[in-house]
Amino acid sequence: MNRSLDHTTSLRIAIQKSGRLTDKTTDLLHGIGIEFDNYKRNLMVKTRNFDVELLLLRDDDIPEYVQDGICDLGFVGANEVLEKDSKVSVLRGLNYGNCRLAVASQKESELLKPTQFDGKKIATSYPILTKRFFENVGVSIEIVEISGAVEITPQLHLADAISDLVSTGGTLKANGLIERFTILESETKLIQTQQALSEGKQQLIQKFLQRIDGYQTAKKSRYILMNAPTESVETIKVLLPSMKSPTIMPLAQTGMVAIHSVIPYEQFWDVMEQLQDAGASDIVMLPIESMIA
Ligand code: PRT
Ligand code: ZN
Repeated sequence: MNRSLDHTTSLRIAIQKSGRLTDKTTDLLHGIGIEFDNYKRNLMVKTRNFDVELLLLRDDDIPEYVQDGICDLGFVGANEVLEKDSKVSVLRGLNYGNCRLAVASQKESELLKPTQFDGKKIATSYPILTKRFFENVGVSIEIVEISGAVEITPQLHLADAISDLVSTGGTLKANGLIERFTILESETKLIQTQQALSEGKQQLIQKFLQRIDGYQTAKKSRYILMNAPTESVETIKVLLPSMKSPTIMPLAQTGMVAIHSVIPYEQFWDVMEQLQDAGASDIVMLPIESMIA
């Protein structure tokens, strides 16, 4: 099927209606300036200031809605996209909803490595990914497909082990299970339909992506301000892990300057101590809302 979707100029975006990805996805949309409200009561939400409508779905349905072109874009876990074998394009990894699909067996179990699973029963809500993983290592397993509470199945002797999503590992621990190996690392992805899109929609998607990139860069960066003696400026410039030159402004107090720069957040604490040693004082770090290069 390769039909054009010119019937509407609005971008239609699928997001999870209610679940683990919902808040982070709506935060991101608000963060890139897309305004909407009351979304919990409706299945379709029009946004006020961007040519976008949101379709609120169960996460399991999102890959197919995007694949079929009912939605142009979607926010959904890589685990769902891959399990559904969806023909969609992945535009961005969004670094939230991070988890892994992992195999776990009971504490006392001798099933530790993939090669030991030949002929064993594995309970999972991810039959495709689990089966494919074992096929790739040449091991034949039996899948017990379960839609929820997978972690209880070994205790009930329904399965020898499970393959399930893990984030903190708390659920496995509470059920006497030990994580043995990972099948897939997952995060939320922004996906796009492979159906033909109008020129107008393609341009809107480019704009949307530019905003997302700005938002993501801003999240990883901090605005840093400090005062320093003029003679320390050269040393401080070398210490600042910024790709761009810092802004340097004279202060009313002679011999002193204010230095402003944007740095990666992960380096802030290391750099701050070195800046102090170099003579910087009154160091302030501020979050950034958005950033366009
Ligand atoms: O109703 P709908 O179908 O939309 O939602 P859902 O209940 O199927 O999905 P939901 O909201 O639970 O998860 C949506 C997405 O969040 C998943 O598809 C993953 O991409 C992502 N995600 C991230 C997780 C987890 N972390 C996670 N920990 N999804 C599920 N879990 C479950 C896991 O299945 C297990 O039961 O949480 C439990 C384990 O968590 P820990 O922290 O104890 O390890
Ligand atoms: Zn679901």
